[in-house]
Amino acid sequence: MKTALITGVNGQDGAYLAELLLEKGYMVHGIKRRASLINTERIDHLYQDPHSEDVRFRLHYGDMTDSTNLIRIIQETQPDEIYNLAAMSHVRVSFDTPEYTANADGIGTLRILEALRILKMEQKCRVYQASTSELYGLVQEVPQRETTPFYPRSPYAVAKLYAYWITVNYREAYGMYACNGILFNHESPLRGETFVTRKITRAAAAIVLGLQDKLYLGNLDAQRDWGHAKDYVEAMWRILQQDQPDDYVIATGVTTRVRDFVRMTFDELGIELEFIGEGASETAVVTACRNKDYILPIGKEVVAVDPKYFRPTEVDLLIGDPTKSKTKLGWEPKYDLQELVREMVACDVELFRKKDVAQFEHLMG
Ligand code: NDP
Ligand code: GDR
Repeated sequence: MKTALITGVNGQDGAYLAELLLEKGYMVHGIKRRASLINTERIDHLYQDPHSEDVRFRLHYGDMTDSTNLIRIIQETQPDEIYNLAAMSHVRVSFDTPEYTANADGIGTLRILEALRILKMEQKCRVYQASTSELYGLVQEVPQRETTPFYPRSPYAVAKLYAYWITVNYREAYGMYACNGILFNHESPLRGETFVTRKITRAAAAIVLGLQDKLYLGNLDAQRDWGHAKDYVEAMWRILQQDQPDDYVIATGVTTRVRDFVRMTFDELGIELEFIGEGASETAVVTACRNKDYILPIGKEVVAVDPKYFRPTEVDLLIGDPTKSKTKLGWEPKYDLQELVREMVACDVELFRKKDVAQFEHLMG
C-alpha cells in the first residue's frame, strides 16, 4: 500500500485528491490548519474513526509556515508521495497579505523539500508542487505551454514562481523526483465562495430564490481556461506515476470571459441577460425568464460592477496548451464548461434550499 501526504487536504483540490487516492488504495495523511471552528466539510464524507482498525485516512494539524511541524509529520507518516496543495490561494487577497503569501506559498514549498533532505528521504519520496497558470501573468504567448516565459502579476504568482523554481532546482541539484503541475483554473461545487465562478453560481442561485438582490463583480473581460477540479486531481496523480519527473501544463485549451460565465450561469437557470454599458458602469439586466420556478422582473438589474474587485495588476488572458499532458500522461479532461456550470449551479440551488448561508457576500473576493 502506498502512502500519500496531502497538504491543504481540506481545500477544494485536497478533498477531490484524497477521495481519488483512497479509491486507488492509498493510505492518505492530510495536513490541515487549526481553525476556531471545524472546517472539514469538504472531507467529512471521508472521515474514518481513528480508533478503528485499518484506518486509511488520517488528519494532522500543521502549517506551511512551521518547519518543525512539517519535518515531524513527514517523519511520522513516511510518505511515498507528497502533494503540496496548501497555499494562500486567492490572487486578490495576496495583495492584502503579500508577506504571509510569500511565506506560506513560496518558502512553504522549500520547507517540504528541505524536510525530505533533512530526513534523508529525498530519494524515497516523490513531490507534486501545485504550480499555477498565474505564473504566465502578462501575456507572452498564446496558448501558454511549458516553455512559455513567466511574468507573474501578483504577490501570489511571485510566491508561486519561487515555489516552481525551487522544485525544479531540487530536482536538478539533488536528483529528487519533484514535479510541477502548472494547472489552469479549475472549479467545482467545492470551490471556495470568493473565487469568481463559485461567487457567480452561488449568487445566481440566491438571486432566483429571492435571497439576494444583486451580484457585484470586478473585471468582466478577464478570460480564463476553466476546467473541473475532479479531472485535474487525476492529472496530479498521473504526474507522479511517470518514470521521470517533469513539469506539465494541465488545461482544457478553451478560454471564456467572466461575462460569458455569468451569462451561462443565469442561462442554466432559465434567465436571459443583456449586458449594458462598459467598464465600472457595466450592468446586466434580465431580458427573459424561461423557467416558471424562477421568475424575475424583466429589466431587473442582477449584475453590477464594483471597482473594489479590480486588481492592482490583472491577468487578462489565460488559455493553456495541454498537448504535453495529453501525449505523455494520457490525460484529457472529461468535463466541459457547460457540464461544470450545470453541476455548480445545481449544487448551489440545492444548498440555498437547505439552509440560509448568504452572509458576508461582499466582504472579499
Ligand atoms: P483552496 O484555497 O481551496 O485550498 C487551499 C488549502 O490550503 C486549504 O486547505 C487551506 O486551509 C490550506 N492552507 C492555506 N494556508 C495554509 C498554511 N499556511 N498551512 C497549511 N495549510 C494552509 O485551494 P485549491 O484547492 O483550489 O488549490 C490547491 C492548490 O493548487 C493551491 O496551492 C493553489 O494555489 C493551487 N492552484 C489552484 C488552482 C485552481 O484553479 N483551483 C489552479 C492552479 C493552482 P484553510 O481551509 O484552513 O484555509
Ligand atoms: P484567479 O481566480 O485569480 O484566476 O486565481 P478568480 O476566480 O479569483 O478570478 C478569475 C478572474 O475573474 C475576475 N473577477 C473576479 N474574481 C473574483 N475572485 N471576484 C470577483 O468579484 C471578480 N470579478 C471579476 C478576476 O479579476 C480574474 O481575472 C485562481 C486561484 O485558484 C489561484 O489559486 C490559481 O492559481 C489560479 O486560479 C489559476
